[in-house]
Amino acid sequence: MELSAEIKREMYWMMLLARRVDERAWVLHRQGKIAFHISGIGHEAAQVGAAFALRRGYDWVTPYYRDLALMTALGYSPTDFMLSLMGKAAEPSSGGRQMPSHWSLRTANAVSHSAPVATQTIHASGIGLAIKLRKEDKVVLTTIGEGSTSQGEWYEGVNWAAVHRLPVIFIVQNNQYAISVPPEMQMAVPSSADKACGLGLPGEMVDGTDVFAVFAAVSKAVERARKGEGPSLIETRMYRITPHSSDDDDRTYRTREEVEENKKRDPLLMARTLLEKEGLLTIAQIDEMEAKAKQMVDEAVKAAEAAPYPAPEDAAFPVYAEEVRRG
Ligand SMILES: Cc1ncc(C[n+]2csc(CCOP(=O)(O)OP(=O)(O)O)c2C)c(N)n1
Ligand SMILES: [Mg+2]
Repeated sequence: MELSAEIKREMYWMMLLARRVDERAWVLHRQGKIAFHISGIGHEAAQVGAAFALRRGYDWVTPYYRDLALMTALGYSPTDFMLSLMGKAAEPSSGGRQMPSHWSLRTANAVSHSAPVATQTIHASGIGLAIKLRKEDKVVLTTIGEGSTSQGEWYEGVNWAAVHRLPVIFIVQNNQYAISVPPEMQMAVPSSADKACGLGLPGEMVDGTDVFAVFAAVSKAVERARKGEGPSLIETRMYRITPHSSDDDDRTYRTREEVEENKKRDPLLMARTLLEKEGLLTIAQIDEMEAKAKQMVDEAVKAAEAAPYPAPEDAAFPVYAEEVRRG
């Protein structure tokens, strides 16, 4: 599908907004205002490219913790994220009772994952089976890190979807590390996409720093899934620019030179360069977007700081079933 200039700018805006929200989270952590942050910096192109290939709010998504840009593109606002970082009651994923970045958003059919990595793969295939049984034309997009594709649940979930030709798109965000462990120490193939041939579904590797390349690859997989032709596996390759989380000191296992070298392929920079070259983005437009993002982030922090914590008696309520949570 050919993208209009407006949609391309919208994609850039989503990447930029997610980046500025993410950067503020690091600042809040260093100020001692929040306890934990797990960052999506470097992952924005893969996530926004994937989100735009969906019918957002119609299709289903089972994301993982690094998906701030994906969730932003699905409608999870900067205020929602700040509320979640501060554990406040109005936060949509869990009413402030789950760790931050354990997303769910009912308006986006995005379902919360558990802390054990790869369990969301099973949820995705389960939802895929429900879609097939109901004869709907929806698809499920699920995301994961490359390290977590060594986990049993991942194989089980992908295998099930392949056997039953379920409408699932499995995205692997290969950021070169699973905390401190590089891919070659946890898989014997060069790419998670290579695992597809043993499971019986198409596998493809795509440049995860190129938002438009990811969009094209995921769109193709979505089309296949919607037509009933089954699941696809796509590895998007990028680099985790930040430490694993705010609790990690990455100086113990990688050099500063390596990180700096990889920043040259910062997806935000790549998208900006491309759009400027195509004449689709001017300096004035970028300045306007930056000012808008700053204002949104400032307001989000203020709103979250002023918001109340959940009531103690809410602790036992479910995180997704709205009628039970509220009722
Ligand atoms: C089953 C399980 N084992 C270990 C962990 C601890 N853990 C959390 S994130 C993570 C690394 C995952 O790396 P990867 O899948 O590459 O994703 P990334 O964080 O790089 O995006 C680990 C080992 C966990 N949450 N669940
Ligand atoms: Mg990883």
